Amino acid sequence: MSEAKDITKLTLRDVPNKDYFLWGHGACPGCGVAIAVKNIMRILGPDTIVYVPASCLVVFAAQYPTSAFDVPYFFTAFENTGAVATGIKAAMRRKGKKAAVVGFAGDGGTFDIGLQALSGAADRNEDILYVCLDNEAYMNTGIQMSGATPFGAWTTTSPVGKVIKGKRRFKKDVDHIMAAHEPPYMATLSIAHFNDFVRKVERAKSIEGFRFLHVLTPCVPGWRSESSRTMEIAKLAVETGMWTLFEAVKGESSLTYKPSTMLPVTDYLKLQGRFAHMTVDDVNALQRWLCMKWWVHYKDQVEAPPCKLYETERPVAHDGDPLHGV
Ligand SMILES: Cc1ncc(C[n+]2csc(CCOP(=O)(O)OP(=O)(O)O)c2C)c(N)n1
Ligand code: SF4
Repeated sequence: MSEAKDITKLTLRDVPNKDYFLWGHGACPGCGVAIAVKNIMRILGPDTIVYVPASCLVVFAAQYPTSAFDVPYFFTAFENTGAVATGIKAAMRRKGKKAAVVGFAGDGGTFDIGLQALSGAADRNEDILYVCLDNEAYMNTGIQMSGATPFGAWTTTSPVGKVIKGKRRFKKDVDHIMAAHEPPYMATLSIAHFNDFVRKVERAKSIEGFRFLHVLTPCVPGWRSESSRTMEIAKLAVETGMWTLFEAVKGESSLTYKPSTMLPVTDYLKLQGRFAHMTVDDVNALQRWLCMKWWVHYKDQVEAPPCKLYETERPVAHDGDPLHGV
């Protein structure tokens, strides 16, 4: 990517086509994590050192002695991405080397068990890039609920029965927790809004100090979706307000994509078997929550509310997934 280019004008065409995350890994077809990592590594390039904690990415990308990363790569424990990336960067500084350090952690490793190390690294303004690959559950160990799991979703620890019908709490707002640290740069990304994706990774690469990127990464078995619909689902997350694209520089946030009118949340839910059991009341509660939350955070940046309080009268009609009825 040319240095002279204005980052705000970069597009898909500006992404180098040399891979540093190679073919031959074992991700499921349609895995959002693999799509995100492949493209982030293309932009970060060869002078990069990668840290990955316990997560799906470790399992499908690096079975010792092989690795799909064509750059130096480390793995130790689950809870320490912020701390290990800090240590690698300190070692590079001591050796007088300029390599960039990136940590790729799952949502369990970020929202829950890794939050303390992440907060410490952000607070110290360590010169590292932290990427959260958010597939909204602990997928590697069998689809357990995390702080990132959305309201209503089935997981093996938020089961669907006569009394409990999926997760009863709403998704933890880790972005605003991170924004409160006022890092030099942070952003949310979608693999289906690719020009926005490229610009944010390139901006994160160009800035010194702590940077946090949060990518929504659909998971085929965990979301009970079809592998061919990963991009459609990622796109609908943004169009329904289930995922908001913004960036924040030192805590000051701005939307990078403003849907003119958001689609009903059911358009997103119906492509995923994890929501197939949701009752009318639960769908309406989720719709109300996301409109309220969106308005609280972004009302100053839009002229009219893009989120509508759609009231559904039917349960989620699931759209052709053979895994319907979890
Ligand atoms: C301290 C500790 N507790 C539990 C585990 C088991 N474990 C390994 S990976 C993993 C789930 C990772 O989930 P997430 O961070 O969301 O990444 P994903 O697998 O979804 O990509 C768990 C529970 C562990 N390795 N270490
Ligand atoms: S289980 Fe989900 S996150 Fe893991 S490789 Fe498969 S699609 Fe990707």
